[in-house]
Amino acid sequence: MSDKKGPITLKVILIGNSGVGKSSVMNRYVNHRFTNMYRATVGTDFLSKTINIDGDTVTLQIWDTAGTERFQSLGTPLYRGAHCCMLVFDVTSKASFSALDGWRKEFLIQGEPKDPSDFPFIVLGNKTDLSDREVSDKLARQWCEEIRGEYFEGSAKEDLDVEKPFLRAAQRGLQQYKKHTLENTGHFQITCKQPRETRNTCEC
Ligand SMILES: Nc1nc2c(ncn2[C@@H]2O[C@H](COP(=O)(O)OP(=O)(O)OP(=O)(O)O)[C@@H](O)[C@H]2O)c(=O)[nH]1
Ligand SMILES: [Mg+2]
Repeated sequence: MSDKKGPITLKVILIGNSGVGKSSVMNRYVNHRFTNMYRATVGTDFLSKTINIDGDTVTLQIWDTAGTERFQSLGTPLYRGAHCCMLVFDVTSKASFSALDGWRKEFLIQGEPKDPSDFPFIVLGNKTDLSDREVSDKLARQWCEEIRGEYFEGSAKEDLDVEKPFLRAAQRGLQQYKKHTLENTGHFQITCKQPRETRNTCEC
């Protein structure tokens, strides 16, 4: 499918409190770089990376937003059209974890995804290299179960498990793309003989 029209572009949004490491995980994943120097993101920025997911070539467009409150209003229109949302917190900051519920709700309000109950959220606990941890793996997983999100943790600094959450975001984003974009074009309605509920995964 992707070979005829060029790569599919998937929009992945990174949100979470200021300083949790959103820009750092994006830079680690895309540019393989890390800096200890903190420069707060102003507004939004995106980086692209083309990867292969289950036979489809996709371009991941990763949108890095500002966690600082006074820049948040600039970011919210950019939530629209996202295929996946990555909620980032710092495992050494309970406050940054508690704030994710608000970030998620704001995303659902501003982003207006077509099917909010089925929209994919990836939760990423960053800074696992630090010893003063305040959020346990268990607590984070519990909340992820509640919101039907998927949990990953790692360290942008030490380059630990940064790739996995992005690959999963791409996979889940691709599912969203196929579900909504192809349904809109009528592809599934015309060709798919399966019951409507099971069409999302249809390959016919
Ligand atoms: N120890 C440690 N420090 C990290 C890690 N990731 C990021 N940092 C540091 O945390 C600080 C904030 O990182 P950023 O990536 O700028 O955070 P942000 O979420 O983009 O912040 P805003 O742009 O203000 O929303 C920087 O000083 C980083 O060097 C990590 O995995 N481990
Ligand atoms: Mg930033």
